[in-house]
Amino acid sequence: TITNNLRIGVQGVELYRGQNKRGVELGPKAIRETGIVSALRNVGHEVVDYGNAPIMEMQEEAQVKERLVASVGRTSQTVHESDYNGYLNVHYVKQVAEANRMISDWTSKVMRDGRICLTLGGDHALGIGTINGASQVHPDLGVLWIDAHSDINTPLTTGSGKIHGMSVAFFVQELQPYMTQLPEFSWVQPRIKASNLAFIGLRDVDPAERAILEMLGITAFSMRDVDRHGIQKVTEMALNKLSQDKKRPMHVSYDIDSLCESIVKSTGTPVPGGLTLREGITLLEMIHETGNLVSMDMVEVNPLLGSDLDAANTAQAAKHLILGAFGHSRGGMALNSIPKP
Ligand code: 4U7
Ligand code: MN
Ligand code: MN
Ligand code: MN
Repeated sequence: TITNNLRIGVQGVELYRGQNKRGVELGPKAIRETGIVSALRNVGHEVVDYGNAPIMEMQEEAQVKERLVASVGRTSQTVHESDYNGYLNVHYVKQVAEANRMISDWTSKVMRDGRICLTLGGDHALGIGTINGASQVHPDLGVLWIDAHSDINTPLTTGSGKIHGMSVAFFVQELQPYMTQLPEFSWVQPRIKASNLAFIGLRDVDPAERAILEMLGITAFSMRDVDRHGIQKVTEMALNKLSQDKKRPMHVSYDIDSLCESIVKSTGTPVPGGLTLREGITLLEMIHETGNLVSMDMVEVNPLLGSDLDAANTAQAAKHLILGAFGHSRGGMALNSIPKP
């Protein structure tokens, strides 16, 4: 149901080892400083801020080059400690895995507390944890991944070694036979069916990622599709695909780099030609209108990149997107929705 008195739980996740630029761990602080919590309360919601998840203190240790698949070319396989030696170059596996285990627990606790979980990142590797936690509570969860990138590289296909470009591969059920099984992530339950996942905003997809999307028939709307149909039609198509009966609980994982690089400069992997802020807001307002949003990530805000003004603008964009997802009305609040004092 669509109401303006939702129970919301906010958690910050200062994860940055899913990529290689410092500063994204300051994203939760930057987004909170926009006043998002009180703004959500002004919409009428009951909001608890749980603070930042106690993810392991991530040391400045030299980059751990950890991985080798003993036999590259086999499909499903487990990598053993003794096999690690640099063939398979996945960065900070232990740190990212351990943090995600914590994030997963926190997310499911917030949701079992009867709240929509709003996670402020942090890099996009945190989606492994939030989606694992959310799908524990709602096994039929649908996932909408709003991003310039498809983040569906596997430990074998990744060129960069950054786990924030692989998050999706960890939770898609049908991809697991092709997925290198890293023991650190063996606790992850890949519960999301390929048919219950959709992308919007794509414009920087690696060849292997494209092959995976095609192989599994995953719904993916690129910026070309947004240009062709408009954001409203694209969002309708994505939502119809995810849930014919319009009842499926939904997780939205929102990478701020889905927005155009010209408006969002304080993010680690900006790409030109993205969504406008208005398109992003429209998309999220439509999600709100389904009444099915159960958890949401807002990730990849990095206030150390760009100027101070860029950082402020990027955090403001995140705030307005979040407000759209939680029913703030650009046309003003209806009289009957104004919270009683
Ligand atoms: B983000 C990339 F190679 N595909 O795997 C990779 F282009 O969470 C980018 O969407 C990943 O910001 C971007 O590293 C991850 C690259
Ligand atoms: Mn991205
Ligand atoms: Mn991403
Ligand atoms: Mn990025």
